[in-house]
Formats: sequence, structure tokens, C-alpha cells
Amino acid sequence: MKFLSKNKKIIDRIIREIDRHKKFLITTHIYPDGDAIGSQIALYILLKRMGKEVALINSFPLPTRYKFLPNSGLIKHNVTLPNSEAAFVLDIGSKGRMGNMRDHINNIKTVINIDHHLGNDRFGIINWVDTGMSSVGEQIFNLYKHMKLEIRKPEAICLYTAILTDTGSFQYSNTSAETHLVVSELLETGIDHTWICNQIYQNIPISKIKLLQLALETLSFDAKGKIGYMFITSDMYTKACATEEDSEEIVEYARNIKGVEVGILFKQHSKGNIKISFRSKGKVNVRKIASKFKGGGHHNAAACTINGELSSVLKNVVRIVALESQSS
Ligand SMILES: [Mn+2]
Repeated sequence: MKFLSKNKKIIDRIIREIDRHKKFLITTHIYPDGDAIGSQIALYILLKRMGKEVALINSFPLPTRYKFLPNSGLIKHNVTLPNSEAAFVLDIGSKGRMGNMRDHINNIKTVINIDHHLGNDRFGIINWVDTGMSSVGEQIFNLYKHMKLEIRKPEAICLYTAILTDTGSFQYSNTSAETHLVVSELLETGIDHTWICNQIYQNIPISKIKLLQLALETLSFDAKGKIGYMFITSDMYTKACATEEDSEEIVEYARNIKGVEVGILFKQHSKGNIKISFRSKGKVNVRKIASKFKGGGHHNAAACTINGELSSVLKNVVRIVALESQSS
């Protein structure tokens, strides 16, 4: 298969680092998603099979919806940090996305950065950045293949979750022919993909639906219907008994509307920060927009955080997105 010849040099360097060290740390970004968690666990299983000591520590807690993944209980946050010789940093384009793990990572000599984000700032000693990959999950699959390790059910469940969620269930343009070849091999291990989809998408807590209901009441349009946007205030979180995690995907309702090119969701955090998520149908590059506000992401999905008052942040951002969508 094609993927075996790709990235050989860099993967060989990673394998040498795995051989050289005994104690590893694997971490991933703030607000971890399915790719972050799925890849983290699949890499954990790989390293354990090589007889390594592995700590899984993130700056954010494990999202409830990924608790069904095997070994997910091993992922910790806010714990005493171990003495690691090498760290794998997954799905992170820049150090800012490491959250409170950043200082710790700075003290580790061998940092291996595995990522597929455009504009990755190559903070590691080894940087395997492949923007042609749908997900870090696809990269970890390649690592298994290069190491000639058999892919078994537990890691297949994690890698399937990583790829499924990062491709928007195979809808986004990052889904390639190779992605489907990888998924085919994962299914051949006998994993129950409908069960995985049920766990991720058909297990929605009521708090999330209540938050969606409140957010939909704020739905507005701009740029002749090309922009759809919503907001969530901190009071709305309280009213819905919801958490930040419950706001995931709400932005997609704005994007999915007929005629809308960009969906935006503004989320007010109690500290006065406004977190903004952007989703594009493809014509508008939302990564470019998010990067104007020191954020990042992909062409179709990006985010940033702005400090300020909700209504003025909202006005300003919608104006800039309207300008961008005119020129594209
Ligand atoms: Mn990813």
C-alpha cells in the first residue's frame, strides 16, 4: 500500500527515539477532541507493547464522550508530573495549544511533535508534520505499519475514532483515498463501527440539547446570509446546566444552513474571554481569519480566543468575516 513508503525517513527517526528511551510522556491540546484522545491512547498502546513506561497527561480533562475508549481512564490532568525522557506532543500546531503542560514540555529534552496542522511551528526536536494526513490518527496508523506491529481491536477503536471525528465522519476535504484504505484495515480487525458512532454521536446529554436550544435562539445572519452566527453567554451555560464541552458542534448548525458559507459561534467564558469557533463550507479559509486573532486550525474549522465584551467582539469579528467572505 502507498502509505508504507511515505514519511519513511522521519518515522525511522521517531522509531530510533522510541528505542533509545524508557520513560515517555504523551500529551495533546487544550479542549481535546476525538483525534487528540484517540491518537494519544493508540500511541500509548504502541509504546506499552515496546515495553516502555508511559504517562498520559493533558492540561484539560478527558471529555465524557470519549470515556468509552479503551484505556481512557489512564489519561490524567492536574497531576504530579513524572520524570520523562521523551515527550510525544500530538495534534498541536503551536505551543500555546499545550495549555499548562507547556512549561513541563519545555523542560523535556526530546520532544516529538506529530501533527497535521497547516502552519505548525515545528517546536519539537523531531517534527513529523504532514498536512496531507486527515488526522494524527492516520499518522499513528502509519507508525504501527512502519514498525510492523499488528493492529488489534483496542487501538483500532481509538484510531477509527480519531479519523472519524477529524474528518467530520468522512465529509471534510482532508478525507483522502488513503484515509479510506486505513479505515478499511481498521474495520478488518472486527471493530463495531456503528457502536463507536453511537457512543460519539447518539449519546447526547440533555444539558447539551438545552444549550443548543438556547444558542439557536440567538441565530443571526450577515453578509446576505453567507454568515450564520450564534452566541452562548455564561448565564446560558448555567441555565442549561451545561459545560464548555456541551457547546461542541453547535457551530455546525449555523454552517449547515442553506446559503451560509461560514458558521460562527461565540462563547463567553466567566473570565471575560470569548472563545470563537469558525466552520466553513470550503470557499472561505477560516484558519486565515482565526490567525488574525492569534488562533489557528484548518481551512474548514478554526478557533480563537479574544478578551473583551461579547457584543463588541461579536460585531468586530462578524465584520471581518464578512470582508473575508467577499474576497473569496
Ligand atoms: Mn487532528
